[in-house]
Amino acid sequence: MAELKCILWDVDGTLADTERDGHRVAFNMAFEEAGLSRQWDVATYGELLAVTGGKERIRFDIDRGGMPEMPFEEIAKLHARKTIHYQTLIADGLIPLRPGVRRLLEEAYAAGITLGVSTTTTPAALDALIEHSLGKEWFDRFAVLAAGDIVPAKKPAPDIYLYAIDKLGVSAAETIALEDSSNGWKSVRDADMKCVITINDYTADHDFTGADLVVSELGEADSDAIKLLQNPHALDIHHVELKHLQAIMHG
Ligand code: XBP
Ligand code: MG
Repeated sequence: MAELKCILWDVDGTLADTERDGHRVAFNMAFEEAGLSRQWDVATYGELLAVTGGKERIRFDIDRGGMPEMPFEEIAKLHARKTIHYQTLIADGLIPLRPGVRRLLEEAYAAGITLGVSTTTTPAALDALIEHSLGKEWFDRFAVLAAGDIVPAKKPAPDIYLYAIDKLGVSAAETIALEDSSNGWKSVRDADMKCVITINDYTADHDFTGADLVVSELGEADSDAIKLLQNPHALDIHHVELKHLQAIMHG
């Protein structure tokens, strides 16, 4: 049994619902700008989310015949344009944080818990979300921002979580991760960390067997919106608080 020292946050789908109205729209803008006729609708994008990483997602769609063949350099250029469009969408303030995210971040920060980010997304996309949705002070409050191609194997590989704890000098046993998808959960599980899942429309039917808590959202103190979907530690929860994460560590 270990004390909770560190909370690692996934980004897309966990901090904010960025996929449908952020990343997807930005990909489509880049495709149109490049003269490609391909547009990823909401359902198609849901299928493509099985592949983590934007460049990898484009490659996958090419391989299954959705887009014309192109070399890696062109995929990288397309993706760079997508990232710029995504930054603009985020700067327009279109994507709010999910319920309870700011509340739990503030509570954990005030309690001296080490906070970090472990994400598949591109660093520039993460920076935009921190600046415009969270607030610039969070660049200093997160002790590590582990993102994108910093590790060669993206989620569901555990590498991005192992990289983050290595940078922070904490152990997996002292760390809990917050995720929203089965790829994220597999990554946390194989890094040997505890895990809380907040589902969203794209991940509601994913398999989270073995996760420590699965909820519809972290919840706000003045709301009854939270739904407890898997609660193996039998926690008494109205909204997810630091004490619940600590109780999970104590098993
Ligand atoms: C989610 C992802 C990312 C984003 C797109 O990552 O799979 O690929 O959809 O990001 P996470 P990029 O939930 O781990 O944050 O286009 O910048 O790769
Ligand atoms: Mg995610």
